[in-house]
Amino acid sequence: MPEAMVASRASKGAGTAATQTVDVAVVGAGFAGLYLLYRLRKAGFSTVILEEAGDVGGTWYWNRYPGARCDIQTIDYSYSFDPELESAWKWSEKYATQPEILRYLGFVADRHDLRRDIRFGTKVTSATWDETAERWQIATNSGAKVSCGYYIMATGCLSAPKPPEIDGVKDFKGDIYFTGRWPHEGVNLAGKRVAVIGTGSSGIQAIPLLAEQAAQLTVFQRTPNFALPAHNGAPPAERLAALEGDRAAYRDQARWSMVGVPWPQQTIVSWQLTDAERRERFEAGWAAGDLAYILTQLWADQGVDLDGNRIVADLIREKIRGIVKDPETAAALTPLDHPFGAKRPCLDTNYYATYNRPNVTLVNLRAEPIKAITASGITTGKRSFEVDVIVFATGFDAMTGAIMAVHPVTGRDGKSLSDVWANGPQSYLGVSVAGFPNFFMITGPGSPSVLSNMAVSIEQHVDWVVERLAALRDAGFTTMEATEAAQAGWAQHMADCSTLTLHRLANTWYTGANVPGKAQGVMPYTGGVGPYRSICNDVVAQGMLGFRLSGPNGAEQCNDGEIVRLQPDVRLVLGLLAQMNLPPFETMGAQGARDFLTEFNKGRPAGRPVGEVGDGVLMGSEGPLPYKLYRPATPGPHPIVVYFHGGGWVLGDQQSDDPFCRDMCRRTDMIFVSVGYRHAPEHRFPAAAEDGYAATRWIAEHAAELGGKAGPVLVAGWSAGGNIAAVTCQLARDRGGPEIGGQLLLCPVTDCTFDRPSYVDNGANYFVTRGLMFWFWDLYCSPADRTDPRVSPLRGKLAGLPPAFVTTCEFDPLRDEGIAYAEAMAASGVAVEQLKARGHFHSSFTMVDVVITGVGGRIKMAEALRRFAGLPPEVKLPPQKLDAAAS
Ligand code: NA7
Repeated sequence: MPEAMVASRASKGAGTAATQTVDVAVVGAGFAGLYLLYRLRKAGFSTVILEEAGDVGGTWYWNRYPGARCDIQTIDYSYSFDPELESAWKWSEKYATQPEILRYLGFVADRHDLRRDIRFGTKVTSATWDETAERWQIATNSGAKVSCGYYIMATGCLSAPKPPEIDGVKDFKGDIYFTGRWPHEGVNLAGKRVAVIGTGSSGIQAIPLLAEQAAQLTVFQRTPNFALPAHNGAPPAERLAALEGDRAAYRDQARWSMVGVPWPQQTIVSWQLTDAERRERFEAGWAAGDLAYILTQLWADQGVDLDGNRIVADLIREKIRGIVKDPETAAALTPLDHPFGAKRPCLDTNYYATYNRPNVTLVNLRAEPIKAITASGITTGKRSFEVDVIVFATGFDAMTGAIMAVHPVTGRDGKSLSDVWANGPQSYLGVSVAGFPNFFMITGPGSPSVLSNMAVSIEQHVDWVVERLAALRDAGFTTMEATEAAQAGWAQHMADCSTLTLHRLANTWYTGANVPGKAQGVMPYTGGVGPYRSICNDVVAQGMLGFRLSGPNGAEQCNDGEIVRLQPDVRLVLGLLAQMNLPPFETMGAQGARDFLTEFNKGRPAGRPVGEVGDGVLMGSEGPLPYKLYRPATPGPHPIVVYFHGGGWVLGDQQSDDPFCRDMCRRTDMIFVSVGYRHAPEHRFPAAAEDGYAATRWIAEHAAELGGKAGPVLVAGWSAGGNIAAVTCQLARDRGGPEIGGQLLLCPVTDCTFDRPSYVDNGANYFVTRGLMFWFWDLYCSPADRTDPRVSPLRGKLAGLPPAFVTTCEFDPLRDEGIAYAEAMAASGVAVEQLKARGHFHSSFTMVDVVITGVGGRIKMAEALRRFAGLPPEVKLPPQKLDAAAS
């Protein structure tokens, strides 16, 4: 963008050619920079802030357009580091305006006398790591240089406005304004014909007020956005009461929450609610006027699952149609191309109603793209609009733009940050970059930043960085740098996290899609504020894992490695289980453990609706056995999968893997019959194995009655159930049927030895323990029987078995015996596919709607089952049946 178009109104800094030597140089005097300066001073570091603007405020200094406000409630969008400040400052509104927030930041700067260490009107023009001196050398536009030990970017995530990318901007003879660089003296639009390009948060906040001032307002919209009413006013009494009742607890809840606002984790899923209940929840959310609330509190699946999301999105669409009178305009304003929340939703005041005004016109650029800006206005593919003023609300080169704008940043061995980031931002924790010692980013790409309440994330980063610098100094080290391995591990973890939410499904500034040519990928950390905080704490607890520290006389410390190797949600689940401090199953006795499991399972999300769920009785090897049948919603007959639940031959029953059976029934479009085989210790080996075989035979013989398709059945099982499925295939081969078309073995028990590495590596900390497996084996099988292929199928004959899909999990004691079985079958000529699930644990795939990252694996397993049945692998999932009364 031509610089003049976004001209800063800042005064030039007083230039001096002398080099200022400080411990720390910070770029930016917004929320982050001010708090950094405060903390660094307290920690005894000499510090200077370099700030391009004429005063403090950062984004709130520049974004002065009409209607500019925060859209996180202001009591939450505030510093928490200074309890007296919290009493000294009272916010006048639920969502404060830009001038009030700017006054607040000025108040903070004065209160702590921060301005004396800020060089205003100073733009950094280069920063270079001086290898010999182990310092950053910084050049500025004023000529004054800075030499610092540590260089910290507090540049904000949304501070580099994006060029308009439209031909002819220079030809326009009228006035041009950017929301992100609004003139300080304001703009008089009375009687003017005004065009606004852009309908993100800035456009949506500004448009209603511009419409009141202008003679005619024409809004050029490329992508319609979801906007919700702010219902602004005084800060809500109940939130204030909660804050003032116990400030420490309130702030702490925010710090450990998912988005940095103290709302609890929602656990109810959409399909557990009736239509009326969902609508009631939605209306409460709409009335609350709170983005964080509506994004997190309606039902748990709204942010992670398209079905759950669609319900909220449809309800908002209905609202838009209800407000906007002209149906064509309403249709154009209705977002259809992205899930709600995947693109930043907006809070508005009268936004949609503004389109009912006679002086406001919406131009849908999807139907008539802008061809050019001319001397007198804007021409689309269909029309020309004569205007006096163009307001660009076209957004920012987000997250990386502001850092790259402070250019060039040259690290170790002359490496430039722009080159390192050419294919997207690389970082460790979003706070540091390998090859750039003593360089830190506050809320950089790779941290929760823009997916959170920035105030909370800023304080967390500042605290962490300053504490690290102090610890470094105390330990006699002078440099700190992320390792390549840690950074690569973080990239992997970021990629894993990005599958958790729906952000990856929209083209947005979160993914770099708004800037032509920018590398694409979800830039903020989607794993949540609380989890992220705990990871940063873990890095420290594990001896600065992933950082290389060095100091004088060759002092060096490097504890290299990846901080998170588990899938993000597996890490959370294991953390929660650890917090529950449960007694080991093996200490409860068999019945006690069964009762416990039944209770425990009541707390999990209800399984998804399928066409029909029914109970029945089949003949096992020595008598009747219960079964549960899951039938797809599509017309039959369907292939049948005989399913064996997990539980170490001791625990569980035909309904204990209910969510998994429902999910797989939906994904495969097949009948699942979950068998209630007999358990130990009441019925020891080979009861379960023989029941499994007999049940399969019975089901195959009664396929037609069950609504199943004629032909081979399939078998599947998890854990001990995987063992039974594997054994059933061997028995069916040896005993003349039934014909089995394929076997899905999920984390199966296949052998009686405990000496494989996975038992050693994963035997203690991943829920299924070595001790538990010992107990299961003892209850089921006497030592003399353990090598019998009916319990150790790995020791049986493997040739001639049906094709197999074997899933094993990296952090499971049973991992290696599952792999061994898959490899041995393959060596015997069986068609075998393996899924070695990285970062997963024994229960990852059966904890449906809890371990979200398990979805991909279940898709693969479902595809395999369909292939075994001779069907095309993909199945179009029936839309979620939304009546809670559905089975
Ligand atoms: P956003 O949210 O990036 O919005 C920018 C808007 O401008 C958006 O509607 C864009 O459409 C539109 N845009 C951008 N470039 C063009 C061109 N070339 N032609 C037409 N329309 C264009 O920025 P905001 O300033 O509103 O908000 C940024 C954040 O600040 C906000 O999310 C809050 O976190 C605070 P697109 O959607 O890309 O099709």
